[in-house]
Amino acid sequence: MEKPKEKGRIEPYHHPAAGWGALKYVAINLIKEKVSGGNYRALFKQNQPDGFDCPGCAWPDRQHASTFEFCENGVKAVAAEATTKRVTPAFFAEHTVEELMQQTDYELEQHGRLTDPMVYDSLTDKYKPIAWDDAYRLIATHLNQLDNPDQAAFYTSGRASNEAAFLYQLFVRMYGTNNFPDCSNMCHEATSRGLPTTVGIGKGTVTLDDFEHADTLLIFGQNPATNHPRMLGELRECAKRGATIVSINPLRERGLERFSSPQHPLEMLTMSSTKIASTFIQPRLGGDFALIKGVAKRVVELDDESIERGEERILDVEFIKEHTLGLEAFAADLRAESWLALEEESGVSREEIENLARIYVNGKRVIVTWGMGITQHKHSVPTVHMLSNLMLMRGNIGREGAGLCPVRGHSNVQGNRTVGIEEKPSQAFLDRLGNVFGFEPPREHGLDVVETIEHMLEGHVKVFLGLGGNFAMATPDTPRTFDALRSCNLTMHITTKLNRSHLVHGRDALILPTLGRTEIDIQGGVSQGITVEDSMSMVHISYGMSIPASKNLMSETAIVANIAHATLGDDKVDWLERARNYALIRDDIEQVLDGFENYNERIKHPGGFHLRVASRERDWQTATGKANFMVHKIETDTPIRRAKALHGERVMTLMTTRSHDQYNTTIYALDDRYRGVFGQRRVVFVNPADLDMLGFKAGERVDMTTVWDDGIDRRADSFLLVEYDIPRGCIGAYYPETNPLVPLSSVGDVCNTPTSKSIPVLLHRCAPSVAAA
Ligand SMILES: Nc1nc2c(c(=O)[nH]1)N[C@H]1C(S)=C(S)[C@@H](COP(=O)(O)OP(=O)(O)OC[C@H]3O[C@@H](n4cnc5c(=O)[nH]c(N)nc54)[C@H](O)[C@@H]3O)O[C@H]1N2
Ligand SMILES: Nc1nc2c(c(=O)[nH]1)N[C@H]1C(S)=C(S)[C@@H](COP(=O)(O)OP(=O)(O)OC[C@H]3O[C@@H](n4cnc5c(=O)[nH]c(N)nc54)[C@H](O)[C@@H]3O)O[C@H]1N2
Ligand SMILES: [Mo]
Repeated sequence: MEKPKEKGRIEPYHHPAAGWGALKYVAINLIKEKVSGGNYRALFKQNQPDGFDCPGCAWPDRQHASTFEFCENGVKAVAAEATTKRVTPAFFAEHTVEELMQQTDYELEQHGRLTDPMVYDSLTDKYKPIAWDDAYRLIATHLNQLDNPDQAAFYTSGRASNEAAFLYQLFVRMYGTNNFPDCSNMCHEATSRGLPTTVGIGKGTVTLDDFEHADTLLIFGQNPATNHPRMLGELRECAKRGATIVSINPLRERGLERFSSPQHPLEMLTMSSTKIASTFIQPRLGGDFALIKGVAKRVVELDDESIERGEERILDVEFIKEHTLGLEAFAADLRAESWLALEEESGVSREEIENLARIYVNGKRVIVTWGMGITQHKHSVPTVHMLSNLMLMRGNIGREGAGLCPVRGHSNVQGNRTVGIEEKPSQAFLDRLGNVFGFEPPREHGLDVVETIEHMLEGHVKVFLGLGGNFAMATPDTPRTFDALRSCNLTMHITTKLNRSHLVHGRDALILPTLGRTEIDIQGGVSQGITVEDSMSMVHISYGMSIPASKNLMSETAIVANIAHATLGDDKVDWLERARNYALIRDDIEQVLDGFENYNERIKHPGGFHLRVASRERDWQTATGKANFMVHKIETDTPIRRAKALHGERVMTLMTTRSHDQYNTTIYALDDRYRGVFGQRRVVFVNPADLDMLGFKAGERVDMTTVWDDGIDRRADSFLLVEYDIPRGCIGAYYPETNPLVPLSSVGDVCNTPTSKSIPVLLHRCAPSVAAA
């Protein structure tokens, strides 16, 4: 495991987000990654009509506009791929896996791009080169040896293209299982499972154009300055137009306070900035459900008052009558809810809740956006329902300038789901897939991420294939996940860079290096484009621009096709033909999925096309044919309450979050500059009053243990205490260092997402020897 060995400083940040600071860091990154020559040019082709889709995040770009959309983290993602550093067979010959395990995640990332397919050799504890065909044969042998296809699990991280992902799911279903754990299970699953019940489809209803018309934006549980920097450009425009922006977040994230746009020379030259949010509401962790319910309660009260006064109604009664079901039961539940309970549960005063309700009802066109602060809790699905309820009350779904805007993470995570990376596929999708390709797909639901780990631990899953990602570090309960992976017969990763998942491996193990999205992909003598779908359902093509990191890389699509070919043969599908011409895969997608008509033609249009989202058009594809209001009570039996019943107020609720210099498990550098943390990652943010209550001082180090009911000891050691403006009883630290604290069984209801933003923990003063380190 990673050992704590950092020296750093804590220094509050007083500047606006982005601005010159971002440019400086971009330069540092390019130099550090030794990005040179032609590959610099790649950066400027990001999100342009003939360029590639930024591998950074799923925020859409302005129709692949002609101006270079500057984004510090996009540059970091590209620079990390364009690095000139290499992990070659010679590197592996020098290091045993045991030695590499001693390195930090940051050090592993710094070695650079993988160049050749490698296979694990248990005699030497080293990876050694393997020919591509032998690697495919090894995978096929393992898969074909299993008693049952459900003994294999097929992970996807959301960077894979529509083409690679579609082919992957086709192969896996023909092989015979729906075991598709994916990063989405840990991310926006609550959105994907929550919204279909209320509005019929698990996607957002807005496009970028709606941001131009919105007058009110409510930003729930998101840190866009770090995770979706291009979103700040949009929010800046909204703020300049006079739109009201509210941040609902236990932390006052810097980027939502002031932003200096690197796209606007005047703002840069005059060192000025734009104020983004006008109101900050700081609920306690997981308090959003009660907060939103409180706002909805107030909206009903205001509506009652409007009736009394004979004024215009606050509820959009016409919309509600024509388009929705269940308002009466919902309103009755709101009326019965106690203000005291709502205040206590949300950690927000009634006055602030009423203020937020006032802002909401003053808005004629309201957009609500949300991220991981909403989706990684036990009650995430009810919270998503509550957001949807609130928006339905005033008809804020399906009209210009208003709507639901879940902000996705990985750049093609939404597209992956669309094209079939789904462990719970609909029967209609399976019927059509089976008809088009002439086979009977497996009908049983497959395993998600948490279930996959459980099934490995029980010995039921023996083979793990990963299309990207870093399963070992992204998942909860790190030591148990390690045990799970190590119990496999085979672990295989299609990957660009070395990460810990390659070191925590099965009896046999393969590392298959692949082209990144920024790299030219020639197949059958022709440069191939791949397609992706962003957070707002725009589907567009992306062409790599730079020279591949090694001659021995294969594209993801080609690797998947070859694995399928080796495992299943070509009776039903000519896999290799598709690997030579990705347009054929797009034709397949067109046959299997609605909305992709003339796929190959429509992606020629700059900016691509919008994939229809029925709820955006007020076409409610729910069981009732209407948009549904959902009633949910405040949950009183929660892990945090149970932990407090045992240990009292010393129990802290931990959120695990991202620093500025990381991309999920990829650690680019050790700063989190907007939060004032430099040169280190093992820090924990605590309210000063809690430090007093616990008898600690800022600058001391603590160990953290989880309060859970299964007798398993969970700990993460040596975190520096940092005083922070965070609600009482709540603390924050970075992921993945804190993943050992997240119990595998601590998941969201319905969505089964690890509750990465609410873990009951205790802090303990470090043993002196560790504290001195
Ligand atoms: N540079 C960079 N970009 C990224 C990523 C990255 O790691 N680095 N990751 C990508 C991925 S996969 C994803 S999913 C997104 C993630 O992007 P975000 O959704 O922004 O995810 P986090 O950084 O985990 O933090 C979420 C925010 O939620 C707040 N929060 C925590 N708990 C609560 C709560 O209970 N209520 C409320 N209201 N707020 C809360 C935190 O203070 C934080 O500001 O970003 C994507 N983009
Ligand atoms: N405690 C805690 N845990 C969390 C979260 C949290 O907030 N807290 N967030 C969760 C979320 S939102 C997510 S999305 C998951 C992320 O889970 P993953 O998607 O599994 O993790 P990443 O760190 O994004 O994966 C990084 C690796 O992907 C590989 N890679 C990069 N680019 C490419 C490419 O183009 N092709 C291929 N094949 N491989 C590539 C590289 O080897 C790199 O090391 O983590 C989740 N885990
Ligand atoms: Mo994510």
